[in-house]
Amino acid sequence: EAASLSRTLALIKPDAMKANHKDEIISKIKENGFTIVQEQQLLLSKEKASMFYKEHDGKPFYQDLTNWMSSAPIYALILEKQDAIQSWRDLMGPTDSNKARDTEPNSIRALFGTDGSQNATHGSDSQTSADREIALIFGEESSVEKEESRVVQVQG
Ligand code: DGI
Repeated sequence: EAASLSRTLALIKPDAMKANHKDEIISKIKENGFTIVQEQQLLLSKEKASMFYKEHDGKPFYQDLTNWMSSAPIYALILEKQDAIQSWRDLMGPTDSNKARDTEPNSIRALFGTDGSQNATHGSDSQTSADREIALIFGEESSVEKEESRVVQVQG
């Protein structure tokens, strides 16, 4: 039912983009019942990539991660479904693509990811992260639109 729909942010990362896996990944998204609310190809600035991954600031992989994420185009999607955040993370599989190939061989990261740092896709890990990441990638106005559509739904 409409009231339990939620939204998450998905990114198709540079490795999957360069290997031409974007369309296959989007097919899997649709096959698994997600609605694509908005989508856009973009090139992140280093500053935006650093903001996006700020929870990892100070970790040994932070600079490589944010350099890589700003090195080539990515494809961003707002996905909507019941329990969208967990559902998309389940479909992606484990963070490390090599581990994913051992444990979840049909997952997106197993099929299309490279290794433990370049892993084909991103998915928000909580509703708070999803709201923050959607605003960062698609702009604050996308959050406003979401609020307006909620009001319309409630009023019928
Ligand atoms: O939410 P996830 O993307 O599954 O994982 P995360 O938020 O813990 O980490 C963000 C990204 O950073 C992840 O997709 C790949 C990379 N990463 C995470 N842990 C490591 C890592 N990269 C390296 N090189 N080493 C790590 O331990």
